[in-house]
Amino acid sequence: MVSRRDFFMGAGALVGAGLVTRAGAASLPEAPVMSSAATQPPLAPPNGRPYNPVVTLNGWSLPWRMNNGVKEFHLVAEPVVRELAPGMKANLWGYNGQSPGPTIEVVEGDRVRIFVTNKLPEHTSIHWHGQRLPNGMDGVTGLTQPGIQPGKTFVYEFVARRPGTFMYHPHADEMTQMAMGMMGFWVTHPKNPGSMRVDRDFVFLLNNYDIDPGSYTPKVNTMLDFNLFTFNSRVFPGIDSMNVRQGDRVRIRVGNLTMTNHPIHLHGHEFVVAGTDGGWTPPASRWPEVTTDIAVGQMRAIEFDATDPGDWAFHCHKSHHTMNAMGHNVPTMIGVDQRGIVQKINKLVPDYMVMGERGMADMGEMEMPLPDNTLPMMGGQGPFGSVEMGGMFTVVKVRKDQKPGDYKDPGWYKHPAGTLAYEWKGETPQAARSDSAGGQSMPAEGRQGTIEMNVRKPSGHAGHH
Ligand SMILES: [Cu+2]
Repeated sequence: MVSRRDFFMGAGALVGAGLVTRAGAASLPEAPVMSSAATQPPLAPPNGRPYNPVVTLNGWSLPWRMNNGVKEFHLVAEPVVRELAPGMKANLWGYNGQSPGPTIEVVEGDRVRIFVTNKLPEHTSIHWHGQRLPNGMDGVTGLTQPGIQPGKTFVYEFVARRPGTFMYHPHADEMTQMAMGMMGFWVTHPKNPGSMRVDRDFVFLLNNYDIDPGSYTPKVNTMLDFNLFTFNSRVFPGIDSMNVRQGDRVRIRVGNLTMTNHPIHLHGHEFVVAGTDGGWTPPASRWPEVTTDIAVGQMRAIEFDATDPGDWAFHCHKSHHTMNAMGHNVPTMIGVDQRGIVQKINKLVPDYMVMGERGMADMGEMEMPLPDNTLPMMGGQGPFGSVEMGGMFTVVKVRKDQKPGDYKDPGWYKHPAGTLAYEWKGETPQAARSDSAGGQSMPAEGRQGTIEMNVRKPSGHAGHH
């Protein structure tokens, strides 16, 4: 008897074979669980039509069993503990041990049967976002099916008709269940494995949480003011890098199940949007970009040639989304000398924090006393010091000597001589300044000398999205 947890003990890669051994044709397929939040190697298909598997950032793909030509998967909706980054865990809801749930990979034309067991305290359902399927398999509680009650198992079955990038999530008490992390990725590979072929194919979801510093469970009523913006329920510096070989054609597929849009930005390379929610975009409709906005509920597949070696930042361009929880709701204190005061207040109010006197960068360096289970708002040690990032930030590492199929982290990039920004060590003359005070193009009307100003004090970080 193999327990769900034992199944993966000691296994470096996940293997679908063996799932069939114990389960007879009329029984439920095994429901493997993943206990780690680390990126797992691609799951090579042990049977069925061949395809080029994807790599889920800080995630994994779900093995299946073949049953008379039908691919059978088993998802278990359940409470999970997810490490958001080393130093912080969250009580989430997810599937098969993690949030997000495992990626499901099938091939165009496959008949797919998914068993969904509910171990949550309330009913649920799964909607297969973006798929063409019989209406009764669409997973909308109340509209196309009754909710799956706690302890019950439902079966969904359809043919994966359209190749492309999809997601799955509940359509039952959505506000709560999505705020708790219930979602997963789905890829339907093209029937011809040579079509749309790339060398590396990464996938992840954008999600967000509102977890008070010092606590473990998301506040599910939050509509907009989230404080943790995550790639696959991970925040920087807990998000793995995407490691590729120089010259690789790289695809990164992103689905957005947060409550706002995210302009996703890649450094050092231009990409094209090769796929959207509706499928592959015709080559003539693609144009080069370095940032693409991904709206709520959308999927985007970007592609680029990894021509330039280096450690290239890849992140959401909303600066508030590259910060962790402690950065929110702190008063702006630029220009205010507050030496010693925070330490004194911290004795009374453990999560009290103010912006640094010279800006927020102080916070990345400073060893602030933090409440338990709370990440600094920005940090991550790079080869040159603190990266001063959190949230939706990671790195694409392009290396000449990364072996094909090798996803290991190659370490920090070693810059060839003459290719690194450096400090000017010569004379620094006084900068020339205009002596006309103010310097506006037209003088203020009717005012000479002193100008009266009404200054409203900045009220901090809250309320911007
Ligand atoms: Cu964002």
